[in-house]
Amino acid sequence: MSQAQNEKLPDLSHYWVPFTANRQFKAMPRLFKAAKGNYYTSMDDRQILDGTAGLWCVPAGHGREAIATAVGKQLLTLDYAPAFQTSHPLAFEAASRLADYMPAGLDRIFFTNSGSESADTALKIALAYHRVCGNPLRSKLIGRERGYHGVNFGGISVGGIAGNRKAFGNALSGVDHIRHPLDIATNAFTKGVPEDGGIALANEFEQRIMTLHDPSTISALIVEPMQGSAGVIVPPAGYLKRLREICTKHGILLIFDEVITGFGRLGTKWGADYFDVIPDIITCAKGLSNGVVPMGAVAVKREIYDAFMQKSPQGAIELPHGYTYSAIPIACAAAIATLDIFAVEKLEDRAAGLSDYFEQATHSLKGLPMVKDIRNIGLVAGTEFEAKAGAFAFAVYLKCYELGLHVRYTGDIIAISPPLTIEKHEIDRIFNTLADAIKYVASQGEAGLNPNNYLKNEQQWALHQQATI
Ligand code: PXG
Repeated sequence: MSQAQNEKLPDLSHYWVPFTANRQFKAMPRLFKAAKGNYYTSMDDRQILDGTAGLWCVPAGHGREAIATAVGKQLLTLDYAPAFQTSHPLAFEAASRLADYMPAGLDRIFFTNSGSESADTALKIALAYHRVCGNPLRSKLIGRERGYHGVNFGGISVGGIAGNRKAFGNALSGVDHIRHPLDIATNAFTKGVPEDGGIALANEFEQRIMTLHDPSTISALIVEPMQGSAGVIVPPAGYLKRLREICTKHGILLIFDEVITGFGRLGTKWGADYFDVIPDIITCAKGLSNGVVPMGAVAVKREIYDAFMQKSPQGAIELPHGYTYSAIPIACAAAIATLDIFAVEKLEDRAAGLSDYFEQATHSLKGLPMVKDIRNIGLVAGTEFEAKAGAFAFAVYLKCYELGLHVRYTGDIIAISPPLTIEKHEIDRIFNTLADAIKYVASQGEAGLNPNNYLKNEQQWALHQQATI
Protein backbone atom coordinates (compact mmCIF):
# COMPACT_ATOMS: atom_id res chain seq x y z
CA MET A 1 0.00 0.00 0.00
CA SER A 2 2.74 2.47 0.91
CA GLN A 3 4.50 1.76 -2.42
CA ALA A 4 1.34 2.52 -4.37
CA GLN A 5 0.81 5.71 -2.40
CA ASN A 6 4.37 6.77 -3.14
CA GLU A 7 3.77 6.49 -6.84
CA LYS A 8 0.80 8.79 -6.64
CA LEU A 9 2.66 11.80 -5.25
CA PRO A 10 3.96 14.14 -8.00
CA ASP A 11 7.43 15.66 -8.11
CA LEU A 12 7.10 18.49 -5.62
CA SER A 13 10.24 20.43 -6.51
CA HIS A 14 9.09 22.84 -9.23
CA TYR A 15 5.93 24.38 -7.91
CA TRP A 16 6.44 27.41 -5.62
CA VAL A 17 3.42 27.13 -3.34
CA PRO A 18 1.90 30.54 -2.50
CA PHE A 19 1.63 31.88 1.05
CA THR A 20 3.09 28.62 2.29
CA ALA A 21 6.25 27.52 4.09
CA ASN A 22 7.46 25.55 1.06
CA ARG A 23 10.22 23.54 2.74
CA GLN A 24 7.91 22.49 5.53
CA PHE A 25 5.02 21.79 3.17
CA LYS A 26 7.09 19.67 0.83
CA ALA A 27 8.24 17.60 3.78
CA MET A 28 4.61 17.18 4.82
CA PRO A 29 2.47 17.61 1.70
CA ARG A 30 -1.29 17.78 1.91
CA LEU A 31 -2.71 17.30 -1.58
CA PHE A 32 -6.34 17.03 -2.55
CA LYS A 33 -7.20 15.01 -5.61
CA ALA A 34 -10.97 15.42 -5.71
CA ALA A 35 -13.86 17.25 -4.08
CA LYS A 36 -17.61 16.81 -3.90
CA GLY A 37 -20.17 18.58 -1.77
CA ASN A 38 -18.61 19.51 1.56
CA TYR A 39 -15.69 17.08 1.33
CA TYR A 40 -12.27 16.82 -0.20
CA THR A 41 -10.59 13.55 -1.08
CA SER A 42 -6.92 13.54 -0.12
CA MET A 43 -4.19 11.72 -2.02
CA ASP A 44 -4.51 8.78 0.36
CA ASP A 45 -8.22 8.52 -0.28
CA ARG A 46 -9.43 10.03 2.95
CA GLN A 47 -12.52 12.21 3.07
CA ILE A 48 -11.60 15.57 4.57
CA LEU A 49 -14.49 17.77 5.69
CA ASP A 50 -14.07 21.23 4.19
CA GLY A 51 -14.36 23.57 7.17
CA THR A 52 -13.21 26.55 5.13
CA ALA A 53 -15.09 26.42 1.81
CA GLY A 54 -11.74 26.14 0.04
CA LEU A 55 -10.22 29.52 0.83
CA TRP A 56 -13.64 31.01 1.65
CA CYS A 57 -14.50 30.71 -2.03
CA VAL A 58 -16.81 27.69 -2.45
CA PRO A 59 -20.09 28.78 -0.84
CA ALA A 60 -22.26 26.42 -2.90
CA GLY A 61 -20.15 23.34 -2.13
CA HIS A 62 -17.79 21.44 -4.43
CA GLY A 63 -18.38 19.78 -7.75
CA ARG A 64 -21.58 21.60 -8.71
CA GLU A 65 -22.66 20.05 -11.97
CA ALA A 66 -24.60 23.08 -13.22
CA ILE A 67 -21.49 25.23 -12.96
CA ALA A 68 -19.26 22.59 -14.56
CA THR A 69 -21.71 22.11 -17.42
CA ALA A 70 -22.05 25.84 -18.05
CA VAL A 71 -18.27 26.31 -18.09
CA GLY A 72 -17.70 23.28 -20.33
CA LYS A 73 -20.34 24.38 -22.81
CA GLN A 74 -18.98 27.89 -22.88
CA LEU A 75 -15.46 26.68 -23.59
CA LEU A 76 -16.68 24.94 -26.72
CA THR A 77 -18.89 27.84 -27.81
CA LEU A 78 -16.72 30.91 -27.29
CA ASP A 79 -13.46 30.30 -25.50
CA TYR A 80 -12.19 33.86 -25.60
CA ALA A 81 -13.12 37.26 -26.97
CA PRO A 82 -10.79 40.26 -26.68
CA ALA A 83 -11.69 42.11 -23.51
CA PHE A 84 -10.79 45.55 -24.86
CA GLN A 85 -12.76 47.14 -27.73
CA THR A 86 -14.82 43.99 -28.23
CA SER A 87 -16.83 41.90 -25.82
CA HIS A 88 -19.42 39.10 -25.76
CA PRO A 89 -23.01 38.79 -24.54
CA LEU A 90 -22.27 36.80 -21.39
CA ALA A 91 -20.16 39.64 -20.01
CA PHE A 92 -23.19 41.93 -20.07
CA GLU A 93 -25.48 39.22 -18.74
CA ALA A 94 -23.12 38.42 -15.87
CA ALA A 95 -22.87 42.14 -15.04
CA SER A 96 -26.67 42.50 -15.03
CA ARG A 97 -27.06 39.45 -12.84
CA LEU A 98 -24.43 40.64 -10.39
CA ALA A 99 -25.96 44.14 -10.37
CA ASP A 100 -29.31 42.55 -9.42
CA TYR A 101 -27.60 40.73 -6.56
CA MET A 102 -25.88 43.90 -5.29
CA PRO A 103 -27.43 46.33 -2.80
CA ALA A 104 -29.67 48.84 -4.60
CA GLY A 105 -27.74 51.51 -6.45
CA LEU A 106 -24.47 49.66 -6.90
CA ASP A 107 -25.27 48.52 -10.39
CA ARG A 108 -22.30 49.30 -12.58
CA ILE A 109 -19.86 46.42 -12.71
CA PHE A 110 -16.15 46.17 -13.62
CA PHE A 111 -14.81 42.61 -13.87
CA THR A 112 -11.42 41.46 -12.63
CA ASN A 113 -9.87 38.05 -11.96
CA SER A 114 -9.31 38.09 -8.21
CA GLY A 115 -9.90 39.87 -4.96
CA SER A 116 -6.49 41.52 -5.21
CA GLU A 117 -7.30 42.93 -8.62
CA SER A 118 -10.69 44.04 -7.36
CA ALA A 119 -9.08 45.98 -4.50
CA ASP A 120 -6.60 47.72 -6.78
CA THR A 121 -9.31 48.42 -9.34
CA ALA A 122 -11.54 49.99 -6.68
CA LEU A 123 -8.71 52.21 -5.43
CA LYS A 124 -7.95 53.34 -8.97
CA ILE A 125 -11.62 54.06 -9.65
CA ALA A 126 -11.79 56.16 -6.47
CA LEU A 127 -8.73 58.20 -7.43
CA ALA A 128 -9.84 58.64 -11.04
CA TYR A 129 -13.39 59.54 -9.95
CA HIS A 130 -12.24 62.52 -7.92
CA ARG A 131 -9.96 63.57 -10.74
CA VAL A 132 -12.67 63.41 -13.36
CA CYS A 133 -14.89 65.40 -11.00
CA GLY A 134 -12.28 68.13 -10.82
CA ASN A 135 -10.80 67.22 -7.42
CA PRO A 136 -7.39 65.77 -8.27
CA LEU A 137 -6.04 66.71 -4.84
CA ARG A 138 -8.18 64.02 -3.27
CA SER A 139 -5.40 61.52 -3.71
CA LYS A 140 -4.93 59.85 -0.33
CA LEU A 141 -6.22 56.42 0.50
CA ILE A 142 -7.11 55.23 3.97
CA GLY A 143 -7.10 51.57 5.03
CA ARG A 144 -7.21 49.89 8.39
CA GLU A 145 -4.86 48.01 10.66
CA ARG A 146 -5.11 44.26 10.08
CA GLY A 147 -7.02 44.87 6.86
CA TYR A 148 -6.42 42.40 4.01
CA HIS A 149 -7.05 43.60 0.49
CA GLY A 150 -5.02 41.08 -1.43
CA VAL A 151 -1.40 41.10 -2.43
CA ASN A 152 -1.01 43.68 -5.19
CA PHE A 153 0.74 46.93 -4.40
CA GLY A 154 -2.44 48.93 -3.83
CA GLY A 155 -3.90 46.21 -1.67
CA ILE A 156 -0.85 45.77 0.55
CA SER A 157 -0.56 49.54 0.89
CA VAL A 158 -4.06 50.02 2.29
CA GLY A 159 -3.87 46.61 3.94
CA GLY A 160 -2.71 46.53 7.52
CA ILE A 161 -0.81 43.28 7.97
CA ALA A 162 2.86 44.00 8.57
CA GLY A 163 3.98 40.53 7.51
CA ASN A 164 2.48 41.03 4.05
CA ARG A 165 4.20 44.40 3.59
CA LYS A 166 7.62 44.30 5.16
CA ALA A 167 9.45 42.43 2.37
CA PHE A 168 8.18 44.62 -0.44
CA GLY A 169 9.51 48.12 0.05
CA ASN A 170 7.40 51.21 0.44
CA ALA A 171 4.48 50.39 -1.84
CA LEU A 172 2.08 53.33 -2.38
CA SER A 173 2.65 56.69 -0.81
CA GLY A 174 -0.20 58.84 0.46
CA VAL A 175 -1.78 56.05 2.47
CA ASP A 176 -2.82 56.05 6.11
CA HIS A 177 -4.67 53.63 8.35
CA ILE A 178 -7.31 53.70 11.03
CA ARG A 179 -7.37 51.40 14.03
CA HIS A 180 -8.79 47.90 13.85
CA PRO A 181 -11.82 47.22 16.01
CA LEU A 182 -10.66 44.11 17.87
CA ASP A 183 -10.83 44.65 21.62
CA ILE A 184 -10.36 41.30 23.33
CA ALA A 185 -9.93 42.90 26.76
CA THR A 186 -13.53 44.16 26.61
CA ASN A 187 -15.24 41.82 24.18
CA ALA A 188 -13.72 38.35 24.59
CA PHE A 189 -16.21 35.55 23.85
CA THR A 190 -18.86 37.91 22.49
CA LYS A 191 -21.46 36.04 20.49
CA GLY A 192 -21.87 37.87 17.20
CA VAL A 193 -21.54 41.66 17.06
CA PRO A 194 -19.94 43.32 20.14
CA GLU A 195 -22.24 45.95 21.61
CA ASP A 196 -19.91 48.65 22.85
CA GLY A 197 -17.26 50.96 21.58
CA GLY A 198 -18.23 51.24 17.92
CA ILE A 199 -19.16 54.89 17.71
CA ALA A 200 -16.15 56.12 19.66
CA LEU A 201 -13.80 54.06 17.50
CA ALA A 202 -15.35 55.33 14.29
CA ASN A 203 -15.22 58.90 15.58
CA GLU A 204 -11.51 58.46 16.01
CA PHE A 205 -11.30 58.18 12.20
CA GLU A 206 -12.69 61.67 11.90
CA GLN A 207 -10.77 63.18 14.80
CA ARG A 208 -7.37 61.69 14.14
CA ILE A 209 -7.08 61.13 10.41
CA MET A 210 -9.08 64.19 9.46
CA THR A 211 -6.96 66.50 11.59
CA LEU A 212 -3.76 64.94 10.27
CA HIS A 213 -4.63 65.14 6.59
CA ASP A 214 -7.55 67.48 5.98
CA PRO A 215 -10.63 65.77 4.60
CA SER A 216 -10.31 67.45 1.21
CA THR A 217 -7.18 65.43 0.44
CA ILE A 218 -8.77 62.04 1.02
CA SER A 219 -10.11 59.95 -1.82
CA ALA A 220 -11.44 56.79 -0.18
CA LEU A 221 -11.62 54.65 2.92
CA ILE A 222 -11.46 50.90 2.29
CA VAL A 223 -12.54 48.36 4.92
CA GLU A 224 -13.75 44.79 5.08
CA PRO A 225 -17.14 44.74 6.83
CA MET A 226 -15.79 41.80 8.85
CA GLN A 227 -12.00 41.37 8.78
CA GLY A 228 -11.52 37.80 7.64
CA SER A 229 -7.88 37.06 6.96
CA ALA A 230 -6.61 38.86 10.04
CA GLY A 231 -8.59 36.51 12.23
CA VAL A 232 -12.36 37.09 12.07
CA ILE A 233 -12.72 40.57 13.53
CA VAL A 234 -16.38 41.49 13.90
CA PRO A 235 -16.99 45.25 14.10
CA PRO A 236 -18.91 46.60 17.09
CA ALA A 237 -22.47 47.84 16.68
CA GLY A 238 -22.84 51.21 15.00
CA TYR A 239 -19.20 51.36 13.87
CA LEU A 240 -19.68 50.92 10.12
CA LYS A 241 -22.74 53.21 10.09
CA ARG A 242 -20.71 55.95 11.72
CA LEU A 243 -17.83 55.45 9.24
CA ARG A 244 -20.43 55.87 6.49
CA GLU A 245 -21.68 59.13 8.00
CA ILE A 246 -18.17 60.52 8.33
CA CYS A 247 -17.29 59.59 4.73
CA THR A 248 -20.48 61.17 3.43
CA LYS A 249 -19.90 64.33 5.45
CA HIS A 250 -16.40 64.78 4.01
CA GLY A 251 -16.99 63.61 0.42
CA ILE A 252 -14.82 60.50 0.91
CA LEU A 253 -15.76 57.35 -0.99
CA LEU A 254 -16.43 54.34 1.20
CA ILE A 255 -15.26 51.03 -0.27
CA PHE A 256 -16.36 47.74 1.27
CA ASP A 257 -14.05 44.88 0.40
CA GLU A 258 -16.58 42.05 0.40
CA VAL A 259 -14.32 39.36 -1.04
CA ILE A 260 -15.03 37.25 2.04
CA THR A 261 -18.27 38.76 3.37
CA GLY A 262 -20.11 38.63 0.03
CA PHE A 263 -22.28 35.81 -1.24
CA GLY A 264 -24.08 34.83 1.91
CA ARG A 265 -21.18 34.31 4.30
CA LEU A 266 -22.81 36.46 7.01
CA GLY A 267 -26.32 35.13 6.33
CA THR A 268 -27.12 38.05 4.02
CA LYS A 269 -26.10 38.65 0.43
CA TRP A 270 -23.48 41.19 1.49
CA GLY A 271 -21.91 42.54 4.64
CA ALA A 272 -23.50 45.83 3.54
CA ASP A 273 -26.90 44.17 4.00
CA TYR A 274 -25.97 42.64 7.33
CA PHE A 275 -24.83 45.96 8.79
CA ASP A 276 -27.38 48.00 6.83
CA VAL A 277 -24.71 50.33 5.48
CA ILE A 278 -24.43 51.07 1.79
CA PRO A 279 -20.90 51.87 0.61
CA ASP A 280 -20.07 53.66 -2.66
CA ILE A 281 -18.07 50.74 -4.02
CA ILE A 282 -18.13 47.00 -3.28
CA THR A 283 -15.34 44.64 -4.29
CA CYS A 284 -15.87 40.91 -4.52
CA ALA A 285 -14.34 37.68 -5.94
CA LYS A 286 -14.21 34.13 -4.52
CA GLY A 287 -17.89 33.10 -4.20
CA LEU A 288 -18.78 34.98 -7.38
CA SER A 289 -17.75 31.94 -9.43
CA ASN A 290 -17.94 29.46 -6.54
CA GLY A 291 -14.17 29.32 -6.73
CA VAL A 292 -13.99 27.34 -9.97
CA VAL A 293 -12.68 30.02 -12.32
CA PRO A 294 -10.70 33.07 -11.20
CA MET A 295 -13.10 36.01 -11.18
CA GLY A 296 -13.60 39.22 -9.27
CA ALA A 297 -15.74 42.29 -9.66
CA VAL A 298 -16.07 45.88 -8.54
CA ALA A 299 -19.58 47.31 -8.25
CA VAL A 300 -19.89 51.08 -8.14
CA LYS A 301 -22.80 53.38 -7.51
CA ARG A 302 -24.40 54.52 -10.72
CA GLU A 303 -23.43 58.16 -9.99
CA ILE A 304 -19.77 57.19 -10.04
CA TYR A 305 -20.03 55.50 -13.43
CA ASP A 306 -22.14 58.37 -14.75
CA ALA A 307 -19.54 60.91 -13.65
CA PHE A 308 -16.94 59.15 -15.81
CA MET A 309 -19.34 59.01 -18.76
CA GLN A 310 -20.47 62.62 -18.49
CA LYS A 311 -17.23 64.34 -17.59
CA SER A 312 -14.66 62.53 -19.75
CA PRO A 313 -13.87 64.04 -23.13
CA GLN A 314 -15.95 62.57 -25.96
CA GLY A 315 -14.29 59.47 -27.41
CA ALA A 316 -11.85 59.13 -24.53
CA ILE A 317 -11.32 55.85 -22.72
CA GLU A 318 -13.00 56.85 -19.47
CA LEU A 319 -11.01 54.43 -17.32
CA PRO A 320 -7.65 53.31 -18.70
CA HIS A 321 -7.66 50.05 -16.78
CA GLY A 322 -8.57 46.42 -17.41
CA TYR A 323 -7.24 42.90 -17.74
CA THR A 324 -6.86 40.50 -20.66
CA TYR A 325 -9.13 38.15 -18.76
CA SER A 326 -11.71 40.68 -17.52
CA ALA A 327 -15.06 38.94 -18.04
CA ILE A 328 -13.53 35.93 -19.82
CA PRO A 329 -16.48 33.86 -21.10
CA ILE A 330 -15.95 30.84 -18.82
CA ALA A 331 -15.82 33.07 -15.74
CA CYS A 332 -19.07 34.75 -16.79
CA ALA A 333 -20.66 31.36 -17.36
CA ALA A 334 -19.51 30.21 -13.91
CA ALA A 335 -20.79 33.40 -12.27
CA ILE A 336 -24.21 33.15 -13.89
CA ALA A 337 -24.53 29.50 -12.92
CA THR A 338 -23.43 30.33 -9.36
CA LEU A 339 -25.98 33.15 -9.11
CA ASP A 340 -28.62 30.71 -10.40
CA ILE A 341 -27.75 28.34 -7.55
CA PHE A 342 -27.98 31.16 -5.02
CA ALA A 343 -31.37 32.17 -6.43
CA VAL A 344 -32.79 28.65 -6.26
CA GLU A 345 -31.18 27.40 -3.04
CA LYS A 346 -31.27 30.72 -1.21
CA LEU A 347 -27.91 29.99 0.33
CA GLU A 348 -27.84 33.29 2.26
CA ASP A 349 -31.05 32.29 4.04
CA ARG A 350 -29.65 28.84 4.64
CA ALA A 351 -26.57 30.41 6.27
CA ALA A 352 -28.77 32.71 8.36
CA GLY A 353 -30.88 29.73 9.46
CA LEU A 354 -27.80 27.83 10.60
CA SER A 355 -25.99 30.73 12.23
CA ASP A 356 -27.43 30.30 15.76
CA TYR A 357 -26.60 26.61 15.74
CA PHE A 358 -23.14 27.39 14.42
CA GLU A 359 -22.68 30.07 17.10
CA GLN A 360 -23.56 27.66 19.91
CA ALA A 361 -21.24 25.03 18.48
CA THR A 362 -18.39 27.54 18.16
CA HIS A 363 -18.75 28.83 21.67
CA SER A 364 -18.72 25.30 23.06
CA LEU A 365 -14.93 25.58 22.71
CA LYS A 366 -14.84 28.17 25.50
CA GLY A 367 -12.91 26.85 28.49
CA LEU A 368 -10.62 24.57 26.48
CA PRO A 369 -6.91 25.01 27.15
CA MET A 370 -5.22 27.98 25.44
CA VAL A 371 -8.50 29.40 24.10
CA LYS A 372 -8.36 33.16 24.62
CA ASP A 373 -11.26 34.40 22.52
CA ILE A 374 -14.00 33.13 20.24
CA ARG A 375 -15.62 35.35 17.64
CA ASN A 376 -18.41 34.56 15.21
CA ILE A 377 -20.83 36.03 12.72
CA GLY A 378 -22.98 34.25 10.14
CA LEU A 379 -21.13 31.10 9.15
CA VAL A 380 -17.72 32.37 10.21
CA ALA A 381 -15.94 31.58 13.45
CA GLY A 382 -12.53 32.49 14.78
CA THR A 383 -10.87 30.87 17.78
CA GLU A 384 -7.90 32.79 19.10
CA PHE A 385 -5.31 31.08 21.27
CA GLU A 386 -2.88 32.48 23.80
CA ALA A 387 0.02 33.88 21.77
CA LYS A 388 2.53 31.24 20.66
CA ALA A 389 3.72 32.89 17.43
CA GLY A 390 1.26 30.74 15.54
CA ALA A 391 2.82 27.45 16.64
CA PHE A 392 -0.18 26.28 18.66
CA ALA A 393 -2.69 27.16 15.93
CA PHE A 394 -0.51 25.47 13.30
CA ALA A 395 -0.32 22.30 15.38
CA VAL A 396 -4.11 22.38 15.85
CA TYR A 397 -4.50 22.79 12.11
CA LEU A 398 -2.27 19.76 11.45
CA LYS A 399 -4.09 17.69 14.05
CA CYS A 400 -7.45 18.62 12.51
CA TYR A 401 -6.18 17.54 9.11
CA GLU A 402 -5.06 14.25 10.59
CA LEU A 403 -8.54 13.86 12.05
CA GLY A 404 -10.21 14.55 8.69
CA LEU A 405 -11.08 18.25 8.92
CA HIS A 406 -9.69 21.19 6.97
CA VAL A 407 -9.47 24.47 8.92
CA ARG A 408 -7.50 27.70 8.34
CA TYR A 409 -4.85 28.96 10.68
CA THR A 410 -3.60 32.52 10.63
CA GLY A 411 -1.30 33.70 13.38
CA ASP A 412 -2.69 32.39 16.65
CA ILE A 413 -6.16 31.97 15.19
CA ILE A 414 -8.12 29.11 13.66
CA ALA A 415 -10.84 30.27 11.28
CA ILE A 416 -13.84 28.20 10.24
CA SER A 417 -15.98 29.17 7.24
CA PRO A 418 -17.66 26.09 5.77
CA PRO A 419 -19.61 25.95 2.52
CA LEU A 420 -23.09 27.36 3.04
CA THR A 421 -24.35 23.89 2.13
CA ILE A 422 -23.01 22.54 5.43
CA GLU A 423 -25.33 20.28 7.46
CA LYS A 424 -25.88 20.45 11.21
CA HIS A 425 -24.20 17.12 11.84
CA GLU A 426 -21.19 18.40 9.93
CA ILE A 427 -21.12 21.54 12.07
CA ASP A 428 -21.03 19.23 15.09
CA ARG A 429 -18.22 17.29 13.53
CA ILE A 430 -16.22 20.45 12.79
CA PHE A 431 -16.31 21.73 16.35
CA ASN A 432 -15.96 18.31 18.02
CA THR A 433 -12.90 17.64 15.91
CA LEU A 434 -11.49 21.09 16.61
CA ALA A 435 -12.05 20.53 20.35
CA ASP A 436 -10.28 17.16 20.18
CA ALA A 437 -7.37 18.72 18.30
CA ILE A 438 -7.01 21.58 20.80
CA LYS A 439 -7.09 19.16 23.73
CA TYR A 440 -4.59 16.86 22.07
CA VAL A 441 -2.07 19.58 21.20
CA ALA A 442 -2.36 21.18 24.64
CA SER A 443 -1.89 17.80 26.35
CA GLN A 444 1.44 17.27 24.56
CA GLY A 445 3.07 20.37 26.03
CA GLU A 446 6.07 21.73 24.09
CA ALA A 447 6.25 18.55 22.00
CA GLY A 448 2.74 19.32 20.76
CA LEU A 449 4.04 22.46 19.07
CA ASN A 450 6.54 20.58 16.94
CA PRO A 451 5.03 19.97 13.49
CA ASN A 452 7.35 17.02 13.02
CA ASN A 453 5.41 15.19 15.67
CA TYR A 454 2.44 15.02 13.34
CA LEU A 455 2.18 12.62 10.46
CA LYS A 456 4.64 13.75 7.87
CA ASN A 457 3.10 13.07 4.53
CA GLU A 458 0.37 11.44 2.58
CA GLN A 459 2.06 8.05 2.67
CA GLN A 460 2.16 8.18 6.42
CA TRP A 461 -1.42 9.33 6.49
CA ALA A 462 -2.21 6.16 4.57
CA LEU A 463 -0.26 3.92 6.89
CA HIS A 464 -1.89 5.61 9.83
CA GLN A 465 -5.30 4.92 8.34
CA GLN A 466 -4.44 1.27 8.00
CA ALA A 467 -3.10 1.12 11.51
CA THR A 468 -6.18 2.67 13.04
CA ILE A 469 -8.81 0.63 11.17
N1 PXG B 1 -9.81 41.11 -0.10
C1 PXG B 1 -10.17 40.34 0.93
C2 PXG B 1 -11.08 40.90 1.98
C3 PXG B 1 -9.75 39.02 0.99
O1 PXG B 1 -10.11 38.25 2.02
C4 PXG B 1 -8.56 39.37 -1.06
C5 PXG B 1 -9.02 40.66 -1.08
C6 PXG B 1 -7.66 38.92 -2.17
O2 PXG B 1 -8.29 38.00 -2.98
P1 PXG B 1 -7.42 37.10 -4.01
O3 PXG B 1 -8.49 36.49 -4.88
O4 PXG B 1 -6.54 38.00 -4.77
O5 PXG B 1 -6.66 36.12 -3.17
C7 PXG B 1 -8.93 38.51 -0.05
C8 PXG B 1 -8.42 37.10 -0.04
C9 PXG B 1 -7.64 33.28 4.64
C10 PXG B 1 -7.48 33.70 3.21
O6 PXG B 1 -7.77 32.12 4.90
C11 PXG B 1 -8.11 34.83 2.79
C12 PXG B 1 -7.92 35.27 1.49
C13 PXG B 1 -7.17 34.53 0.61
C14 PXG B 1 -6.57 33.36 1.03
C15 PXG B 1 -6.73 32.93 2.34
O7 PXG B 1 -7.72 34.12 5.51
N2 PXG B 1 -8.56 36.44 1.15
